[in-house]
Amino acid sequence: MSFDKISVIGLGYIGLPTAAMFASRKKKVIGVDVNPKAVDTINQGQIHIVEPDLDMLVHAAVKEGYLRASTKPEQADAFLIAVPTPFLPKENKSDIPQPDLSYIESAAKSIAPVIKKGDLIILESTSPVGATEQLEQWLAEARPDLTFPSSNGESSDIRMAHCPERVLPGLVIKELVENDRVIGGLTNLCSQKAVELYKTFVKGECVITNARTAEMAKLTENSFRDVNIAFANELSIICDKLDINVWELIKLANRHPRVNILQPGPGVGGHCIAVDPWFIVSKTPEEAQLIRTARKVNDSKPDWVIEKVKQAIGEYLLENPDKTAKDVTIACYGLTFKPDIDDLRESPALEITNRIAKMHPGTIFGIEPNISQLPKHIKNIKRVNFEKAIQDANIHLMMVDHKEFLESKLSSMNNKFLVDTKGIEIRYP
Ligand code: SAJ
Repeated sequence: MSFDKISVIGLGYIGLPTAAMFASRKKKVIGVDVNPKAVDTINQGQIHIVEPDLDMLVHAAVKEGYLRASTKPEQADAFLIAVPTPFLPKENKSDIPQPDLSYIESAAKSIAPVIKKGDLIILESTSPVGATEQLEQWLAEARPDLTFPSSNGESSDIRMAHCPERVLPGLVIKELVENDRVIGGLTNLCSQKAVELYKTFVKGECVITNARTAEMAKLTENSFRDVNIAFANELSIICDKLDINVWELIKLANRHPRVNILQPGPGVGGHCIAVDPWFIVSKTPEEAQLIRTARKVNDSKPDWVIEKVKQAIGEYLLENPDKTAKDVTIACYGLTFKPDIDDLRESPALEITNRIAKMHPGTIFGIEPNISQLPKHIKNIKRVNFEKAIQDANIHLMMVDHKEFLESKLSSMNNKFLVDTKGIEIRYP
């Protein structure tokens, strides 16, 4: 079977680059999204998200007629589902966030009328274990005239697999091509078909497993990172208490050939690492003790940072008895969730800045070189450049190690009132 026409459902940070990659290999791609504005933008050869090199790829794909977007699914030979899997609204009873599969369910219902015998359906969205089988069940209910892998094995009409995306924001185009791919088919033939599809553009190895293991592999990768960052964050709090520089300590410990500690920071942000571990905890709450604790350690780091800022304000006022809190200007360096990107989603730096702006009566400077305009709901933060902040602020709060800050000789700051969550001075002397 060859895949003459490919449909990508969900044209966000993963779906759009994936659709553009297939189109760049001269496959006919129909991208589907519920957002008509995104669909219009793409059909004009433009993009609605920020990712290096994606604009050129989409522009060329649309211009040459290989990529087209629509709000309605149509027939294709392969369907890739790349819709969000957020949390359900929180119930009072449980402190464990539960995954919301409603976007996958809607995607299933929207493609059900157009799928046909021989089609391949791939779930790319990061999902709790069992989600691919759940998707299969929704499709089977909607299309009793077709047979599916779990009940009909290799002779089924429809092939299905879970192939999680694992690309790093900012490097999506490169990593889509170069990373190895985990291919979890509901049967072996399903996996083989999925490998055939991905080999259209993937240069990395496509490694075959089953759907449940593929689902768990993705969650495991992000939980591994979360647990390791939690270790670093906990170390930073311990070291602060013991008057030890945590970044020097980590540098020293990492000289051991079998130790590789990650870096502490103001907390863990983004839409993946702070989310995915909960998909494991919600399935196995009794067993996933370490993973749950790591989430709590990382989620509570902003509270600790705010306490350090309060302490710094107190010390400043003690040294400057003629001043009141209203006279104290706090500069918050970096608002995005990690360095050198423009993404504010689930950013601990932004959360901390907002919380400080609410509690502190003086001026708050926000220094963010990667964003031209802050979202409207962010109030009481004065945008200034790095030089002005260094010169005019009384308390300096470093939260994101953007290259602009590293190049700017941060060590020229008045160290006494610097709250440095990224160890800029010692990591980048
Ligand atoms: N962070 C630290 N210390 C570190 C490393 C990161 O505090 O030493 C923080 C960052 O500042 C950020 C958060 O962790 O707030 C997450 O950043 P990240 O760069 O670790 O990861 P993401 O969320 O941008 O992308 C991750 C990647 N997963 C892994 O590296 C295992 C990516 O490959 C996944 O595709 C992506 O999640 C996803 O979509 O799931």
